[in-house]
Amino acid sequence: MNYSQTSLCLTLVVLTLTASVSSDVITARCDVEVNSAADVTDQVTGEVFLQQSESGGPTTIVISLSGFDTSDANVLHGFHIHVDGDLSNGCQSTSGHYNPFNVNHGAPTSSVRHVGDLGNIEEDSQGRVETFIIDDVVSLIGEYSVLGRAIVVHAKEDDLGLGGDQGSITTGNAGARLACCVITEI
Ligand SMILES: [Cu+2]
Ligand SMILES: [Zn+2]
Repeated sequence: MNYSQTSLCLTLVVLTLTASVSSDVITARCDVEVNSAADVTDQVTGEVFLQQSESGGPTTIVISLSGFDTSDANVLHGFHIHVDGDLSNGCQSTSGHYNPFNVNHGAPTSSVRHVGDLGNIEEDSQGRVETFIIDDVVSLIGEYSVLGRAIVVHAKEDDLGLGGDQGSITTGNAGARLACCVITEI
């Protein structure tokens, strides 16, 4: 195993250990598949695991993807939770960013953001992403749970709401939908 695979495994072990000592922990997975409704050169597939130990607490999101096209200039890729866990028309049927409070799009660290705004992920020289996010807004518990919603990986960099146009404050101008999945409790 290389370094990133080792660190991912360690993260998964930590998640599993956390799950075994806390009774109300919720874990979910999302099996990422290529957008069947768009003509994309990036053939992105993989897994995303999500885990939250308590209501109001952070959610850990472990991302393991491959198949990004390393021959294009797009290294950063917008990564969001969209409203609908509906892949009947590929990633096109997942609606927009999950935004239950009807505010503008932003960075994950911004006080103004969609619940689904998780910023960007960065592909490596092999076209892979092995990383994790710890987010204080995304939840697997309660009224604003993201269970049953979709994760979408985009072709371009999310400008995090700083682009100065209408697209920036709605989608981050992250471009086409490369791949997606439905967040499913396990
Ligand atoms: Cu998106
Ligand atoms: Zn957004």
